[in-house]
Amino acid sequence: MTELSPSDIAKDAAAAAAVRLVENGMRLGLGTGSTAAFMVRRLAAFVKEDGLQLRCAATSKATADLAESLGMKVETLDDIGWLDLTIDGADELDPDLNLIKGGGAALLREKIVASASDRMVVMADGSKVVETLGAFHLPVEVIPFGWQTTKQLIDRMLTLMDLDGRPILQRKRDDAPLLTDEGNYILDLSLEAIPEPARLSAALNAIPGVVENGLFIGLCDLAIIGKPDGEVVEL
Ligand code: ABF
Repeated sequence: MTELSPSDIAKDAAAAAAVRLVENGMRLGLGTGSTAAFMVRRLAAFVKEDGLQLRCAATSKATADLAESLGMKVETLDDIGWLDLTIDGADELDPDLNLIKGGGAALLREKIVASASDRMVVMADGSKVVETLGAFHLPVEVIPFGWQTTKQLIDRMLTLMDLDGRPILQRKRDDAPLLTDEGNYILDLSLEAIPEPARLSAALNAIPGVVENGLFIGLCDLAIIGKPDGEVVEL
């Protein structure tokens, strides 16, 4: 078995603590990203060893594929209807538990799943905790039709809000636009600081062509922060 890096030890510690919140019979939302992958692996082992009965919906195709490869059954959110708990990663979190998510381009399904949950728990390593959101680029999911116009509208709105951070289209290695699981594009905003995340989120989502943005405001109930020594703290 390969040795884990300090950052992976922190992620796995947060994942292990999050999995301890899972109870038999729960309806669960499974997050996306490398920390969520640690959680899915631990959850699959837990299900296997303890015979836990769970109903799970995934926030991305990648997570669904991983869970299924480990023997877990994954259903659609509509099949399950509502979730007791969603466990996901994040790119940044502030002291009010507002988040930037979507670096892995799964923000739309992640936000739908988190919004359809009684409780959302975020796992992260300490490097993700910031005083003010925005050092990490903010992903905005837009529909492909007229995306350049949508980009201009976002640009104009940022200027009106006195924010820097021109939108840049996320591309794949072959230079084609990156497609989300929903077939949309992602525009990244490099804002450096987001003083009013709720206001920015509402302004972005009011632009035609914007499907959703990576600001998760008031959705996270608990953050579990893993440390490189394997300890965790809760925020
Ligand atoms: C998902 O995965 C995303 O919302 C976030 O972009 C990312 C975090 O990834 P990792 O756990 O790999 O740092 O949760």
